[in-house]
Amino acid sequence: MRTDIESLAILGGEPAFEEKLHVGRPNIGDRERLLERISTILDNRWLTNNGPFVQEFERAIELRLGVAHCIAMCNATVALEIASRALGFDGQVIIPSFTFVATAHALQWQGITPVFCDIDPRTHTIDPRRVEEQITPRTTGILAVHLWGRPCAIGALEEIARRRNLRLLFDASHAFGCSHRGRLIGGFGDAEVFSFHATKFLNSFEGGCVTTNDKELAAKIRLMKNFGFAGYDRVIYIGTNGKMNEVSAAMGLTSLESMDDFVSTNRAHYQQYARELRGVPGVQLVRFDEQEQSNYQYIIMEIDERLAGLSRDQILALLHAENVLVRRYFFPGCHRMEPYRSYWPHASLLLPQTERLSRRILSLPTGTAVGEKDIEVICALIRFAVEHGREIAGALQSHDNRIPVTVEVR
Ligand code: T4K
Repeated sequence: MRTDIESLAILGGEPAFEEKLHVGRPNIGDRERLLERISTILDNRWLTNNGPFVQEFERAIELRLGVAHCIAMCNATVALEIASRALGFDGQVIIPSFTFVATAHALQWQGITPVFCDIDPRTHTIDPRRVEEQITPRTTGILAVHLWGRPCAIGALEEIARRRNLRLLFDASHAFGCSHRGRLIGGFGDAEVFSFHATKFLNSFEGGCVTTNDKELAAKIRLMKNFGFAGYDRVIYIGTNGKMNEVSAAMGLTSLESMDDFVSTNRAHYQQYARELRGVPGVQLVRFDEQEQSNYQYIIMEIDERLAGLSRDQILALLHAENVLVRRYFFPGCHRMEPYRSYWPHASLLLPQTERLSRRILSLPTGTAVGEKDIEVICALIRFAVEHGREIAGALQSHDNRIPVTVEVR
């Protein structure tokens, strides 16, 4: 526990944690089960190309999410690219700027223009009213993101897509195991894409999938992720290599078996953060709807500098010095990253909520690698920092320029 500001690591004290505490430390399920499966893979001598574990993983996801088709892929970025192409996205597609850059890149990579749309500050997801304003004769679709696993305004987006004859794809990278009005994410819009990256709640080392209830679309996506092969020597479509390998599927299946444990750990962490940060001026935790199912994988804190006495980046620098490697997901917004910032240097004028929010958020460590005691210490540090905000800000200013302009976290 800190008692005076000089004991803070950023002002010369010892870091609160000896080892770095990361956001995005992977959840590891039953190690023995995983190793058994890997051993079977080696015995099978079937390492990739629609092997038995990939097929089992796909069926397990379909069952778990109650969706007709799951097509496993090597990662969510490629899954987004393939789903976009299979849906016939072309010209312009409307997306939020407040997302991981892969959402935008998946379109731009194929010559489709991402049109950045502002978010609703209450939900952090794309604002359907702003979507409507961005539609032009060149618009072919909407790619919305269930950010932090919180479903976007699905009903309103489906209504717009229907009325304006647009295809609707959801980037559900964060939303495995999350529900909307009691129904699990996976079967909304034309298709949804999940990520099983190591940092995700449910991981397959690297991996992703597309889920859909549309049989024809599923068949097309299956072809596309395997070079367009419809059988030996028979290519009937343009395709790429989006296949998931067997070791990833083995990890995915093993993770699925521990999914309920991951959720309860994450939920307990989220509740602890909420409890221990309650009443800290200028600090607000993004809340999950307790009526819905959530995976609680992203613990997001919003900081109001005027009330906290410290800026988001000052709090980040202070925590990094203590070896708490909080992240600024998703700063500064895709529109401020290349190539988009060069294409549309004035995009920020249309994105006031994205601009504002991306300067206020911090993502906190959670998952099975983080313990109750760790969270207690992190919250005590945040509380102490805010209680002594102005004093610390003053000390930082006079203590040489310790706040880095860009923050390197590795
Ligand atoms: N759409 C959305 C909305 C997404 O958030 C993402 C991915 C995608 C699409 C694309 O999905 P994939 O194509 O990746 O399946 C990380 C992840 O690489 C990325 O998957 C994720 N979103 C994003 C939010 O986070 P970085 O650039 O922040 O990764 P990095 O290397 O800084 O790692 C994050 C933290 O995790 C580090 O502090 C260390 C820790 N870590 C990471 C790995 C890989 C570990 O402790 N162990 C590990 O094995 O993007």
